[in-house]
Amino acid sequence: MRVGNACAIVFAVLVFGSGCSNAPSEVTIDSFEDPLTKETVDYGASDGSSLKVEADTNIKMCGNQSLKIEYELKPSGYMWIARGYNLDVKGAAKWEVLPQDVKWRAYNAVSLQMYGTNSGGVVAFDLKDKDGEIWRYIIDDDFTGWKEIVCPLKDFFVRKDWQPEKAVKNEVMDFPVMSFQFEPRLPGKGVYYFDCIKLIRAKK
Ligand SMILES: [Ca+2]
Repeated sequence: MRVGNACAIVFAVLVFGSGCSNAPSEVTIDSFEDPLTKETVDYGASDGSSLKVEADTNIKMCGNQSLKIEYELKPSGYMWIARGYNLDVKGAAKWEVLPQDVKWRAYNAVSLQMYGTNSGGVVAFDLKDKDGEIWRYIIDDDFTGWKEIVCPLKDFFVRKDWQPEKAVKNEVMDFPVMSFQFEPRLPGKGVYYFDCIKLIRAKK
């Protein structure tokens, strides 16, 4: 074997080892254990729609509390509830791990717990990447109570309805992801709870 080949193999083992074997099988991004207020959650709604965000200590899945969202959405209105980094609300940077410390390529899905109400509505779950581009996954509220929702990264699509002005819109999910957000999409009133936002290795 030539020295060059041997080096290539050693290099490959090192890269593979650091990318996969040494990364934990899952990593918790956020389980909403802080006080949840206007200072720690970046949220809001368009005129006429309303939103109440708080911690709930009764209905929860990870730790002592979950993120509770109580909303009233008008037709053609919008709202958002976000946590992470580079948001307008700087105190929302309260993940359990820093974005740059996560080996994003070692995982293929985001898992989250959602408390559904079988409303027939949909909730958009967005990831904002390193350069501000927003990726969307749609969750159907077709169940009651807690359910683990597995969102494969390959099934996120670039939002076409809106992107931040300064986003680098290259249609590549550039790591690290810096924030996530929820957006209830069904007009009317509703309540949702979310908990246990994790990166996982889902079975293909
Ligand atoms: Ca929690």
